Order: sequence, then C-alpha cells, then structure tokens
Amino acid sequence: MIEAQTFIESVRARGVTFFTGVPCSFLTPLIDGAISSSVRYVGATSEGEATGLAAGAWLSGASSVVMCQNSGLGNVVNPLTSLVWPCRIPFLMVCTWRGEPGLSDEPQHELMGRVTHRLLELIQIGSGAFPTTVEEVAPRLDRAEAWMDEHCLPFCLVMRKDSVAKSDLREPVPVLPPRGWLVDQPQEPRVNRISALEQMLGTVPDDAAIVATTGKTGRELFTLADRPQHFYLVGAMGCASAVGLGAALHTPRPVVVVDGDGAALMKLGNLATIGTRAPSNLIHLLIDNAAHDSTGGQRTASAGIRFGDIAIACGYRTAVCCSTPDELDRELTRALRGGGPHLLRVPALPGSIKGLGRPTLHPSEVARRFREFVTGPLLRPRALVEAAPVGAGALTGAGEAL
Ligand SMILES: Cc1ncc(C[n+]2csc(CCOP(=O)(O)OP(=O)(O)O)c2C)c(N)n1
Repeated sequence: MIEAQTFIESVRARGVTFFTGVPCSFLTPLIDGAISSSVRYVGATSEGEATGLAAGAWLSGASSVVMCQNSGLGNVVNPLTSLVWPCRIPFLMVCTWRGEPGLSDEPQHELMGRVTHRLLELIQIGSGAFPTTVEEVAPRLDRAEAWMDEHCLPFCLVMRKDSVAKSDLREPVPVLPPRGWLVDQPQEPRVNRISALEQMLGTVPDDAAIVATTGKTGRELFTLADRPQHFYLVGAMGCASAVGLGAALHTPRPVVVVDGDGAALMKLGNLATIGTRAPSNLIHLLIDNAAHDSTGGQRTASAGIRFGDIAIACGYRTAVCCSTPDELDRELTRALRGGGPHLLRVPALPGSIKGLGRPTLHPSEVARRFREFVTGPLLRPRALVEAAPVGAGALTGAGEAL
C-alpha cells in the first residue's frame, strides 16, 4: 500500500499537473488525495468526458492523469480509439481492477474483471500494475513514460484493491456564481452551417483556438480555411466540448468550440462540467440544425430541447440565440471579451455544400500543429481568467433576459 501523496507528488515531479476522472471505491484515496492537494482535479461526468478533457489539456501543452473504474472503460473506448489513437495523444491512466479473478466482488464487475487487460491491449493502450510500495513508484512511472514517449499513446496503471492508504478528503464548498443571462427563444433557422462558420471565422481574432465537432462541421471549417488554430474532431462524437474545456483551462487564448446539436445531446453532462469550471475564455457555439445532418439528416431531439435553459442551469454565464450572421458577429464579439463560458446557439438549416473537402492532414499532424499554435506566443497578452463582466445591457436578441 502507498500513500496517495507519494503517487501524486511523483507524477507531479514528472510534469503532470492535471487530474481528471470519475470515482471508484478502489480509487477513493487517490482521487481524494488529488482533490485535496494542490494539483488541479476536474471531476468529469463520464469517463469519456475525462478522456476528452485530458486530450484537450494535452492540446494546450499540459500532461494529465485520467482515473476511472474498469467498468468505465466502456465509456472511454470511443474517445480512445477515435480521438486519442488517431491524434496520438499520450496521458497516464489509472484504472481499477474491479472483478479481478479470485477477488470477491459484485456480479456487474465479473466480466470486465476478466477482460480488463485484454481490452486495453486490444485498443493499444499500454498497461502495467499500479505501484503498491514506495520502491515500485519510480520504475512503474518510468515504464509508463517510456511507453508514452515511444507510442504517443496513453499508458494505464491497473490498480488492485487496497493499493492506496486512506487519505482525507478536503473539498472546498463551491461558490455558486449568480445565475447567467439567457436570451434564447425558439427561432426559425435562417442560416446554414457553412454561413455560420464563415461568419465565425470573420469575427474571431487570429489568436483564438477553434475546436470543431465530428462530422461535416470540421469538414466545412477545413474547406473554408485550414489553419493551425483549427482542431477537427474526426471521431469522439460529443467530446468537442470536453476537448475545448480541457484546452481552455490551460490557455489564456479564447477557445471556440463549434458543436452540433446531436453531439451536444450525446454528452450533455459536459455542459455541467463547463458551467462548474467556468473558464471565462470558453465560447460554445452550437450550430443547431435539429438533425444528425452529417449522417443523412435524421431528426435529433433538439426541437423539444431548450439548450439555452440547460446551459444557464449548468452555470454558463450567458446563453444567446443568434439567428443571423450579424447577430452572430455581435454576440461573438461580446463573448470574446471574456466573462464566459458563453453558449451561442445558431438555429441552422440542414444541408451542406457540394464537393465538401476533408482534412488532408493526418489527425496526429492536426493535433501537433494545433498544440504548437496554442502553446506558442500570444499576439496580444491576455489574462488567464476573467475579463469584461457581462450584463443584460450587453445582450441583444429576440428573447427576454430572464
Ligand atoms: C459515437 C459515434 N456515433 C455515431 C457517429 C456517426 N456520426 C458522425 S457525425 C454524426 C451526426 C452529428 O450530428 P450533429 O452533432 O447534430 O452535427 P451535424 O451533423 O448536424 O452538423 C453522427 C451520428 C460517430 N462518429 N460517433
């Protein structure tokens, strides 16, 4: 058994500053230790979100640890295989071994307990045993680092029961911000996705980073302009907002997440983490065409969903509907002053352009180019958090400020 701080300080000494994940009772001491220490811990709503956060942190130059139960591996397979693997993003994982053969455990862990190591191997995540003595910590971390350096992929330390000694949980009581401003009423769509993207490109400054969701959003953005500050999610549907949050927490640059309604609905929990962590530099631009447009235009649940209400209930500072390019320009300009997170919802017509391109760069090159941009020199200095406060006077739109 080791102390939580032994592990946390050892990984911190190796440059890891960001911890995220979802608890498991085997992990309790380590998660409690991370929450109670000076490293940054962001509790995720799902292990998939935690994976997106770690990917976003890496894209902003930070190294992470993702902690999860092995039953949560089911939630990470998609972002690991379709985002982290093609982009070659390394980070450390600590995954518990519930259902270890021979251990008395709950029936829901039995099968995953039998296949945990094989599953990791199958999806090309390196793995080894979590250290249980002080002497084991450095060599296990050396091995993990060597794997991550060689493969540019995550390495997972598999944690058995009682590996870490009980540690105190000292969790600050959150200070809830005042309720944000909502100006989002149902509106008829008047623009299509590509004209919204065109306007967005015309408004955001060159120092902003842009994360585009899975499907035609990224392809349209690439077709309009391919620049180092663009990150196109080729997979990991629903994770753009988690990637954007992970990035925004580690850079003073504005980070604009261009999301789709289908993707946002797929990982609605991400909005809660964004609202709770509240990075002032995050702008969540939701192109709401009420459809899975990229895969044939099947309706999503969007017609009955009040995204603005959800965002405000989750703690976003503002949620605004922009139904024309001029409104989008005005509201983006406001949001770019800081004071976020902001949701800008654009009701959009379905459909795309003929001869739509696809990113020609490999995702790993897109990821490295983006990381170089984000960690590069700022064109103009920005404070890491908090800029101009936003008040009702700054808001315009058809709805009522509630
Ligand atoms: C986990 C997963 N499920 C399904 C898909 C297939 N897929 C790719 S894009 C897309 C639709 C996305 O819809 P939305 O976010 O509303 O964006 P839109 O296509 O309307 O711009 C789907 C279902 C996928 N890439 N990943």
